[in-house]
Amino acid sequence: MRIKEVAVLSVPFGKGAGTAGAELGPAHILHAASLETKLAELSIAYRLAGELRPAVQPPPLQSANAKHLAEVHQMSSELAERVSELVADGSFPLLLGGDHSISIGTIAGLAEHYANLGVIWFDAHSDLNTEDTSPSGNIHGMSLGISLGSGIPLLTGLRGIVPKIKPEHVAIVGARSLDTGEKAYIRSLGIACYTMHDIDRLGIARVMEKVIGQFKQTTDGVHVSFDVDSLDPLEAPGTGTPVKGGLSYREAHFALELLYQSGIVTSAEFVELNPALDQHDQTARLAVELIGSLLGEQIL
Ligand code: 4U7
Ligand code: MN
Ligand code: MN
Ligand code: MN
Repeated sequence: MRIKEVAVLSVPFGKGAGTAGAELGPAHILHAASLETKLAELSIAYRLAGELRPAVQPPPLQSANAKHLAEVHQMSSELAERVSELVADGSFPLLLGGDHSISIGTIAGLAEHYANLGVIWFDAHSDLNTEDTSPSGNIHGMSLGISLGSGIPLLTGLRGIVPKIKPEHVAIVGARSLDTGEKAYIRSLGIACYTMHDIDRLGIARVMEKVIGQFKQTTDGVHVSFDVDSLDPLEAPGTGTPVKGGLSYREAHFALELLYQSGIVTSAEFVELNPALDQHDQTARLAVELIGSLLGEQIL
C-alpha cells in the first residue's frame, strides 16, 4: 500500500438493513474501540474525514420491493462524491459503516478512478439480490448486485458509470447463506465465490492466494468490503444478520494480513456492525483489530 494517508470517513447509516442499530457503528469503532489509538500505535498517517450525515429527509420514492430507497439513494450519491474526492486527494478511503448498502456509494465513487476495480467481499451473504429476488426488500442485500449493474436503475446509474465493476473482478469470501436467485446469478456470471466449504477444504491461505492471483494483473485498484457477519457469531455477535459457521478469529486476521502483504488494496470499508446487538463492544474491538491487520499490524 503506497498511500499518502488513510482518510477515515464515518457513515452512520442503517436504513438499508432490516434491523436498526448499524447507524451506531462508526461511533463505537471510533470511541468505544479506539480506532485512533490503533492507527497511532501503527504509526499510520491518517486523518478523520468527518461523517456523512445527509441534512434533509428526502421525499419518498416509489419502489416495488426496496425499503427506504429515497434515503439509500441520497446517502449513496453523497457518499460517492466524498469517496471520489478522497481518492483524488491521494488518500486511502477507510469507511466505517453503517449497513452494507453504503458500499453502493463507496464503489460508485471509486469507479470514477479505477476502470478495473477489484472488490473483495467478505460476507456470510453475497448481497446479489434484486427487487425481484429479494426475500426482504432490504437494500443491504442488493448492494453487490447494484455495483455489478443489476437492479434499481436509480442506484446502478449513480455517477453515470454502469456497471461500476466487472464480474471477473469480484471475489466473495466466507459465503454460507445464499438465496436462490443469488446462486443462479453467481453461476451465470461465473463470480468467484469462496464459501465456508471452500475455506474448510482449501484453507484461508490458499483461498486468499487465489483471490490475490485473480486481481494482481487485471485490476487497477482493490477495495475490501468487510461485512462483520463474515465472522463467526461467536467472535462477532454484534451484527443484524448473524449466520453460524463463519470465519474464525485467526482466519479473518490472516486473510487481511495476506492482503496487506500483497500490497494491492487501495480502499476498505467495515460494515454491518450493530452496537445495539454487541456484547460489551466485542465486535467493535475486533473490527478495529482487523483494520490493524489490513493496514500492516504484525505479530512480530
Ligand atoms: B448483508 C438476505 F434474505 N439475503 O436479501 C436479504 F437472507 O449486508 C440477507 O450481507 C441479506 O448483511 C444480508 O435480505 C445483507 C436474506
Ligand atoms: Mn453484506
Ligand atoms: Mn452479510
Ligand atoms: Mn447483515
